[in-house]
Amino acid sequence: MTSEPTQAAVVSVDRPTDWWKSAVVYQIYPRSFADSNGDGIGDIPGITSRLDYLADLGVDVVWLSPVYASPMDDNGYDISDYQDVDPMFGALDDLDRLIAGLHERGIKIVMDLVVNHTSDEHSWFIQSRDPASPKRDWYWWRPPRPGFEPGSEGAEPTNWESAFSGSAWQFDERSGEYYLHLFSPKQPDLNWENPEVRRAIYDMMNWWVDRGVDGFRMDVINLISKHELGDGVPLPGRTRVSCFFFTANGPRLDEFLAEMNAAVGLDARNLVTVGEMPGSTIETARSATDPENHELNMVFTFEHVSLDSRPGGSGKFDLAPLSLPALKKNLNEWQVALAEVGWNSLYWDNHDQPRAVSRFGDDSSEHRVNSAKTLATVQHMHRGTPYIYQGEELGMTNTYFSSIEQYRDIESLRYHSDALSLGMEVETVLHSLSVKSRDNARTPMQWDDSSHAGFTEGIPWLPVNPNYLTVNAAAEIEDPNSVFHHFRKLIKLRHDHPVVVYGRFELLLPDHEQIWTVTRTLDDQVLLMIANWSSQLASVPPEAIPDLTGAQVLLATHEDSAALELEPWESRIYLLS
Ligand code: TEU
Ligand code: CA
Repeated sequence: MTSEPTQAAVVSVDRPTDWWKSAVVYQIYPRSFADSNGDGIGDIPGITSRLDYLADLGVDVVWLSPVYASPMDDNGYDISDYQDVDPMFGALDDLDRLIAGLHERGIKIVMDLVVNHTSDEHSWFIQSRDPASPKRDWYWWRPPRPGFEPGSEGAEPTNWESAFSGSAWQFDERSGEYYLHLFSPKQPDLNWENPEVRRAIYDMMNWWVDRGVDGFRMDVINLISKHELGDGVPLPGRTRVSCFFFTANGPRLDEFLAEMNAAVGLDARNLVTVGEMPGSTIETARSATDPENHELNMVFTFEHVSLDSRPGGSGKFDLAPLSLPALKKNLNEWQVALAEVGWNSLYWDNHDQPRAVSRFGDDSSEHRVNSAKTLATVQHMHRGTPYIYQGEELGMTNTYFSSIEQYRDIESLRYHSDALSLGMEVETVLHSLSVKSRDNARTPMQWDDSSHAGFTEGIPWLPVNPNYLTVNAAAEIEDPNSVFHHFRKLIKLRHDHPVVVYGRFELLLPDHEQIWTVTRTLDDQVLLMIANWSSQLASVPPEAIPDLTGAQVLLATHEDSAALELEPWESRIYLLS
């Protein structure tokens, strides 16, 4: 299991202080990136065969979604061995070669750290099922609700609903007790109150750092410290309450993060850390990313990706229209709050979210290219570290499955059956899934126009989006006006102009329904971004922006870049003199 790293892994890279501020991160979802052996599932040798593509794009860091040993109940976010690679993805040697190949190209690697929970097939949990085991207390075991028969309806210790529908408690015959799982029943939550658990995790993290990794993306890390395990008041018509509201951001979160940082030398070794934090607020993010606290470098907030769900509704599938002023306002609040202390992460999508261009842009053939470019421009002109999700740099779109048989994602499947059992209309449920299902992001990477988009020579585990004939990497590399080249230029701008990294951020025209415009200022340098965030013409009120006399256009979506009348999804970045 814990074989020594091969020589190759030791090619390490320089990590100056705060190097991650000027970096662009590229997320790889291994299952859907590139398949080397024709079994229809992406794997590590597949990734290694595509490293020149990443170097050409110019990214600085790869965040690798989980490749560890796993029963794959949640595509690898259910880990049964933290120190081994799942055979589906390859072997530890393959990972060593991937790390070396990235490092040779000056690209760093961030591993996904999933330590709020393990798989129920992890040896820790297998031992913990025995009430007499010293590992019993490594997970959250509780007796049934007082007065209820073990295993009977309503006997769960609290009325919490898991993130994947159904109770967050699973009954275990052997001891007559329940264990807590905020996600699937195959993802039992670790008990971070137990110092032995924390020690075991820090040891494992150190083992990965010694193997050459440059940092960690920490899965649902704000759930590791839990608030008191008690009942909440359900919404009308419901019997359970969403677990996140009750557990997230527990009282010992800052303490655990600081302890981890010291035990692994996260800051001491200039490793990069980003904490995924559903239910985080500006306040929790500020304390977690204040350098004085030595916890994390940045967090993924969920606020801006919740604006298209109904406020006070039943969750992400309860759809609501998105308003541009609300989106700008939210991003601006985070910019302002983390201007002096801490640091932002900037993302539109990832493996859990719909495709950015389908959600925030316009994925019709007329507007797809320009809206994908404009989304990227707006993202990269905010202050923080940008994250690109595989295929976003091509303007890949949602897949719009129409039947439940097409879905593979556990969240989608469980939501579908739960919603139907609550009496919801099947059309409504399928519509919500087509808009929000995680499988939208998980269709295979579109490499070229050959069969299955060049992703596999076999049958892909999830069908390729039919638009791969036009939307694919090979075609976009050839076309200097493609979304791919727009991303390349944005990344280069960041590397060439410190104002993009460090400049003070200011939002102009916060209430405008179509225009998104900001300035970035560093010493005597001012950048101005203007963007039409709509599929209609729009004009920028001249009095609302700085004087453009003598301004240089650094990057634009359209050729004629003078007028303040903007085409649909037209955007520009100016350097003012
Ligand atoms: O996601 C956590 C999370 O809260 C959501 O994004 C989740 O995917 C779901 O949409 C909630 O409605 C992380 C991982 O990114 C995700 O892939 C895992 O399924 C989850 O944790 C459990 O490990
Ligand atoms: Ca494979």
